[in-house]
Amino acid sequence: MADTKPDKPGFLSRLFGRKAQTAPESVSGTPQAGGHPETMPSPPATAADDLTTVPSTVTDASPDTPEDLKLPGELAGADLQPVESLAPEEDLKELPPAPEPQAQPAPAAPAEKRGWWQRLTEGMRRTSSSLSESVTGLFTKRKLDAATLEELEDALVQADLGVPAAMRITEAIAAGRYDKEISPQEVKAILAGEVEKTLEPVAQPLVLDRAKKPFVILMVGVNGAGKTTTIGKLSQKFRQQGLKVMLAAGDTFRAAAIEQLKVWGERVGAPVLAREQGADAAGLAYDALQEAKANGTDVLLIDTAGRLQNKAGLMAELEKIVRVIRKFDAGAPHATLLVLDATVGQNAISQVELFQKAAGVTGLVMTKLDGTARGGILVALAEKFRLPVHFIGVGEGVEDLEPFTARDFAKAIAGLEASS
Ligand SMILES: Nc1nc2c(ncn2[C@@H]2O[C@H](COP(=O)(O)OP(=O)(O)O)[C@@H](O)[C@H]2O)c(=O)[nH]1
Ligand SMILES: [Mg+2]
Repeated sequence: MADTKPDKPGFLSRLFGRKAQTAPESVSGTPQAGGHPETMPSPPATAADDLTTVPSTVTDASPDTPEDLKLPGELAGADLQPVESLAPEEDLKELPPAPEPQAQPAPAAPAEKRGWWQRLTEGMRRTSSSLSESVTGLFTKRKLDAATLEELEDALVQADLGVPAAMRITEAIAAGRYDKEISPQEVKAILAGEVEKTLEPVAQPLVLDRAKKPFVILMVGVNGAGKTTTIGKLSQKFRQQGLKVMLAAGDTFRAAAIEQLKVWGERVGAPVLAREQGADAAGLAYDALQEAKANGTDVLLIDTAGRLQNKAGLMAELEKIVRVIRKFDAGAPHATLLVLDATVGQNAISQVELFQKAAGVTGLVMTKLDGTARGGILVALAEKFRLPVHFIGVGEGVEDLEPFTARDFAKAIAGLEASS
């Protein structure tokens, strides 16, 4: 019989970051024993109408599937290919070397899609294994002393968690245990607990206010951070909730960027408003808003050029886009998401500062946690800016973006199992 887990949130809850809640009455009576996520219907359009409550008709896709292996029903059958080949060379120069082929299983090979936890931990492996190695090396059959603690602090700083967090974690580990033996596992548990505490306040859902029609999302970030890819991944999620999505190709600097967005638009079934290369991005954004309003679009995602934060002119243009959007709708953009590439490490801090000034960032999306040992940067950012972190990306596939949850991330970074 189906072993229901009524306390586990469904995908919609996970998408919008709601806490686990008691499942509605109808769950136990829903005849879905043996049901597969793949066969579950998409949630009705009403699911997105009210993002503060889960409609009773929307239940876990498959309660008998362990949470860590579960594929959200909405993503069943989604098999979008990455579009990296469309990214121009110059955008990729800051990217890390491609991961070794054996580090990732061939995406098409497994019959069952990997669950999010598996993708998260695999993606985070570089960060977690380097931390794990340090912890194991430092704490195996050794008493806790000043030298060990100092080395641990160094390891945490090296994983980009930042000095304040590294100090706090080290202090938590030292508390009451000085001169005693502590196992690597205990250290990892304390590490995960402290990281979770820091991240909990920033792990916030991206809430779409359905009263805003269209709900305007402006995507900003440096070249190659993953803006266009994230727009594609997000659009897919919105479309699968029955939302009408429109995209605006505001990166008018490069023809390839416009094409790349068009490809995503076609794949997810969202019209793309695009102009020729070199067109005025602010004007295009304005027209997109007008059109989106006229045709009843629910969510308008505006792509922008990868404005390098040290180029004042480009930043000024971003400010202009925001100004022009506000002329049309004083409350827009309703979300300005800064996409950060985790592989840049500490550089992400200056990116947040500058984009916040130019565009008033409301939330963060961190990509490429799979390509780096510097995943700890998210902890440093949370500590410093306290900006909401809505989503994280751990791969190029459309399913490799999920709402950010503090506990999962903390456990993944510490190299702990998913249980509890
Ligand atoms: N490994 C990995 N690659 C990603 C992720 N997000 C985006 N990318 C890749 O990063 C490259 C640049 O992404 P793109 O969306 O074009 O960046 P943009 O210049 O900010 O629009 C592309 O090859 C993407 O496939 C991620 O989470 N993990
Ligand atoms: Mg782009």
